[in-house]
Order: sequence, then C-alpha cells, then structure tokens
Amino acid sequence: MEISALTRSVVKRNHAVISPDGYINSNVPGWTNCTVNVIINEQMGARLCQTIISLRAGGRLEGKTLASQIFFYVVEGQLEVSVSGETKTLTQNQFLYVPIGKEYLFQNPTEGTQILTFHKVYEPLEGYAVPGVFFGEKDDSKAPIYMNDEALRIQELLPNEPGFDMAVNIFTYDLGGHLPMVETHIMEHGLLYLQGQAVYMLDQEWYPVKKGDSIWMAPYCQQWATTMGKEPSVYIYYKNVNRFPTVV
Ligand code: UGY
Ligand code: MN
Repeated sequence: MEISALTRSVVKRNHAVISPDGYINSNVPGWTNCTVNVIINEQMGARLCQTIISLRAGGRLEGKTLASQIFFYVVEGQLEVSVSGETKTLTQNQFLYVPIGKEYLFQNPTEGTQILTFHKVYEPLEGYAVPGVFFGEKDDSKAPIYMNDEALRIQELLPNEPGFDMAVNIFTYDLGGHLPMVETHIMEHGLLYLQGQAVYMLDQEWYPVKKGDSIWMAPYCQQWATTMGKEPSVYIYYKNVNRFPTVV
C-alpha cells in the first residue's frame, strides 16, 4: 500500500519538483470539461507559468492571449485548434505557439488528451516584429548533438530569432547521458518529463524523477541531470532568452 503522507514533490525558494500525486485542480475561465493543474506560476516567485490540462470528451479551451504569449504542446491524444482563421488537428508531440493578442479555440479532443502550456509575459524588442502564430512538432531528426556528446540531443522548437523572448526545447538523454557540467545561469526553466527516469540535481539537492514530473528552476538554481533506468530520458523545457539581462 502506498503511504499517502509521502511525496517526491518539493517546493523551495529557487526550485520545485512537482509530481502528479499532489495535483489539485484549478478552474480557468474559458477552459471547460477539463482539469487544469497549475504547476508553476508567479506565486512561487517564477516569471513563467506552466500548466497541465487533461481534457474530457467535449473539452474546450477558448480564450485570448493578453500580455502573455502561450505555448501549447500535445503530450497525449489529439484535438482541433482554430487560431487566426486557420483550423488544424494537433496530435501527440505537436504544438502551437500563440503570440500576444490572439484568440484561440481548442476543441473536439479525444478522451484523455493532455496539453502542456508555458506562458510568459512578452517583452517587445525595438526594431523586431512581435512573432506570429507558429505550429510545429517533435522531430528527432532536427535534434543535433549537444556539446559534442553523442548521448545528448536538443531540438529547439521555436525559431531562434530576436523577436522571440522564450525558447522551448526538447532534451533527450540516451542511456549514460548526463549534463556535461553543473549549469549556473540567469535563465529560468520550467520543464516536464515526457519519457523515462533521471536523477536531477537542483542547488546541490538530488531528486529521482520520471515521466509526468515537472521541475521549476529559478535563475541561478544550479542544475545537473543524468538519465536512469533502461530507456532514454526526455524532457521539454522553457527558457527565457534574447533580452537585456539587467535593469541596472
Ligand atoms: O538550455 C539549458 O540551459 C539546458 N541545458 N538546461 C537544462 O537542461 N537544465
Ligand atoms: Mn539550464
């Protein structure tokens, strides 16, 4: 019998590990026939929001982006989306980036469709246009080797252009793969494990993690990870990019 008083989730000043066992649902206006779990947001001290949405038959996500852009990724299942006069079916591992000021409607999901979202307040950059709507998908053939290590591959899902102030990448660690160093950096991360198991080090604390777990890393949270188990570990992660690093 599992003991309900135990969890792998932790929430600390500059990082959090959120496993699904502690989820409590939120109601979000316009998002109906679904459960929404707000994994990361500003209440934690974060400057991004990450949610995980599970849709029932008849589920709908209807809204308009305001100051924040939203990145939607289909973790499981499929559904239809309409944005900017275009309607498409999105299936597992496909995504839609919705810039600020756009209406969107997701509907007709298969039962159990799961969507991951990343939200960030958009910071305009003089001389560069606000990005447009952007569709794409996970594609391992577009994931080059990371830092000369054959066991590590990263696919950048959004164009690496100055108009974008957020990146979303998919990081695959083959068996034996681990980060080549402890990263210490100003950029913030939110992430969701899509596959496998790993050990993550966050500010000198060690966490076993697996598919379905999320992590928040605040700026300067030290980070290192290695895959664990018998299959590659894969996560999708958010990173703020391309803006002046200080107000000073
Ligand atoms: O892009 C990154 O900073 C990435 N290598 N960090 C991470 O996976 N924790
Ligand atoms: Mn990093």
